[in-house]
Amino acid sequence: MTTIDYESKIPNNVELSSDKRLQRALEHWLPQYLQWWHEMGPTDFETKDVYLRTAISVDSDGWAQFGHVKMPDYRWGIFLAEGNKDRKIPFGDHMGEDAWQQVPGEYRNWLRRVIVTQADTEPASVEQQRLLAHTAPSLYDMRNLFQVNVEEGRHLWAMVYLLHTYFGKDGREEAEELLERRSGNPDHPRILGTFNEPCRSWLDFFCFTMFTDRDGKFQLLSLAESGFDPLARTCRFMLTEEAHHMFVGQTGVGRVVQRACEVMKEVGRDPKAVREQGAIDLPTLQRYVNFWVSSSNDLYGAEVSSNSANYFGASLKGRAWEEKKYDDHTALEQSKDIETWDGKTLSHEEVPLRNAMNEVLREEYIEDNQKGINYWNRIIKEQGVDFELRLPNRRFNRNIGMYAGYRFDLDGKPIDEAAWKAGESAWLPTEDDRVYIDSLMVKVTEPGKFASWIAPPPKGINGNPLDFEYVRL
Ligand code: BYC
Ligand code: FE
Ligand code: FE
Repeated sequence: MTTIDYESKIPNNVELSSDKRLQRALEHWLPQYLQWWHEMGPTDFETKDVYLRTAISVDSDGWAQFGHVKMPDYRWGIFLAEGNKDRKIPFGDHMGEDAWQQVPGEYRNWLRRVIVTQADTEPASVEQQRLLAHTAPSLYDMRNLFQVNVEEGRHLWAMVYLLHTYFGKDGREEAEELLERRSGNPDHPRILGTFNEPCRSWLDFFCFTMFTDRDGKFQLLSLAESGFDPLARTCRFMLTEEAHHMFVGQTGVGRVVQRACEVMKEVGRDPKAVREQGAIDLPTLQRYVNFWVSSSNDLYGAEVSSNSANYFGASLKGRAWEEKKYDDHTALEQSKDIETWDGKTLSHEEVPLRNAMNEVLREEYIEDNQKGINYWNRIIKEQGVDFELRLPNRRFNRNIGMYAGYRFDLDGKPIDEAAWKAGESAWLPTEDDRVYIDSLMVKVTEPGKFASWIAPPPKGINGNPLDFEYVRL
């Protein structure tokens, strides 16, 4: 059991105080981070007390404490899940060897690249969400936004700790660049596409935490069994926090659905009539879902990828639930039947399994997304409304991989440009949708009150009532 040092500048359970050079390097990065938070974190709420959960240990029960803090005073710490010194590498070419406590020289570049890519998403999401508090539908929701934001900040800390500790000078340089790239900046963008997309409204935010944070879940799962033990332990603890982000998305959209149904029972299913009542009609919600799902599908990379084969072979990045779910962990003799598209026709091809690891992970992700859709459809059904939400086919609206540059409808049927043009406004949010959604986004700050377009949640946070002052404005 590692002890937690909660007193030093950077709370940690990695015995930071025993490595003065590292401690100094991180303490040098800290003010740069705070400066970035000041410039790119949530605007205008730095002086407010927010009811936040802060990680203070890695015990499975009681790892967090709740209390009102100002966000810049949040204790961003470095916490790794408990290690096991006898741990063996569970997959890939190094299966059965002792897990690495240092970076294997031959894999240094691959590993750095994976860590930097993971790291880059964390501050990106904070940047994408920085204006949303101004239009929060309640104090409860505003607090959840801030909770997600500070934890994404902590995830950045988790990755920067690895870069500083294990990658020397170039690790420190990467850590600085993580504070320099900017979401959506054409000259200096974030690395992955979705993290440059604007998160303009709370409907975007809820879809983002539902579908894009869920990519985080699966990427972290696949790194949580990495042969590089510090990475595995970091990711395992990050997953604990990640669950809340997806809760925010799943229940956030669920409450939008609930409200839409209540209104539909009164005025019928005509979207115009639903909008007249200040709710979000379900076809519009579906278009937002289609956008964020298709963009997030891109986050798994190409269907057939030599990078993914390299990472798996090198025992750096496995599959989700690698040890528990699979019998064979070499993936050497096996192949995967994947669907292929040559620009004209869809067919099937056997691909060496290691080259199909991106697709394996994407499939797990799609299955998990479907469970979320089912949960929303149960709400609709319980309300007695005749409507079903759905996932778009994985081929729909892709920018990465073999389907990129071609047109497919929601069912994944190849279509020509004219059919796309004819269907697009029914499939993806239109400017008219966005203007309407924007018009709903007004800040509600009275404790216990909620905006017209969203139902209240069934209960508050950490046993507190709904009218608790989650943010003291
Ligand atoms: N956008 O072989 P390919 C989270 C690039 S989310 C732009 O297809 P590979 C969070 C790729 O980099 C979890 N570029 O892909 C969520 C490569 O570039 P180069 C984040 C893309 O490498 C919410 C080229 O295309 N973690 O934590 O097998 C809030 C061809 O590469 C994209 C990770 O992603 C894209 N979508 O797989 C906060 C884990 N996709 O070499 C946080 C680490 C691919 O031509 N990352 N490219 O320059 C990885 O494991 C892999 O880099 C990827 C891509 C799975 C992302
Ligand atoms: Fe994260
Ligand atoms: Fe997250």
